[in-house]
Amino acid sequence: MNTATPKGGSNVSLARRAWAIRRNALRMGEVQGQGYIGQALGVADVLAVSYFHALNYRAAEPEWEGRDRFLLSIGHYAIALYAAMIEAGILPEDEIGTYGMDDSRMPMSGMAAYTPGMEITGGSLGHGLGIAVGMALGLKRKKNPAFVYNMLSDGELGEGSTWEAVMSAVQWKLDNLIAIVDFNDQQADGKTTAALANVPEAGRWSAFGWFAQEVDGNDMDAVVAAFDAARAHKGDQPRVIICNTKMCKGIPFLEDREITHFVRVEPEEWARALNILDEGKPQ
Ligand SMILES: Cc1ncc(C[n+]2csc(CCOP(=O)(O)OP(=O)(O)O)c2C)c(N)n1
Ligand SMILES: [Mg+2]
Repeated sequence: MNTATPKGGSNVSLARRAWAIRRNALRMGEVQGQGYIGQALGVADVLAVSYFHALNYRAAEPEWEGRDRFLLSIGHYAIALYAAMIEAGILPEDEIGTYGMDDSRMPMSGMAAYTPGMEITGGSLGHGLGIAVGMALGLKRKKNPAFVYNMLSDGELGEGSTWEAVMSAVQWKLDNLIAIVDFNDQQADGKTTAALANVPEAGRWSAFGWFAQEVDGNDMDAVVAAFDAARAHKGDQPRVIICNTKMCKGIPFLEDREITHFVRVEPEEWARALNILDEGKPQ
């Protein structure tokens, strides 16, 4: 049961926001017949908390100076972020049908040049946290109180550049930087824990000097509490929230698939997936 209070006096629950994010993502996936749907379904709860509980932004003014910055280094997760930004009113819902098409403002991999609210062009993995470090440092020097969030993936933990950024964030005392790791234990060809990340993840970040928390990323209340603690933490450390999520969360016949990095769904299966989602529509 989600008891978390949504932001800004809205009476729309975070569970309902996450439902809408999953639904928007499925509709975009249907346009192409395939895509990074597993990631979007898995990370929808974390994005709901990000956009409807934690972040300060103005939907009609995506470049407002005082906004918290949300940097998506995992360009292939763009479908998830578009789904959240549509729900947030930053992107128009009627462009869902253009997803991944030529000239769309919602290309398959996130591009800052085309898309309102997309802070960086990700996709070449391992660069988001380094960019976030520079941005957080710049904001601090300008005395701008905004936070910089970087959503990165467990696959990016295998990139050396990520760990250079981890160390420099501590060196610069970036208490305005919050890393969010979507730890779904998958990367392109298999399990992350079978590659380079079979260590106690929060312990590794705190050993570097970060304020680290690890939560079930599909437990809304736990995610809310972690975001609140990350923002409120006293001390000059950067903060990280390791979110353990389940690929394809919410659609059991997709959850059961072995390969979920890039999901192909038959035409009739989209309707089945949407039906399953709609049957569980929260208040
Ligand atoms: C520098 C770099 N190397 C390789 C790739 C190819 N690539 C795209 S997604 C991906 C998987 C990365 O792991 P993760 O983001 O955890 O995958 P997921 O959870 O989405 O399955 C890879 C290797 C890339 N985009 N950039
Ligand atoms: Mg992964």
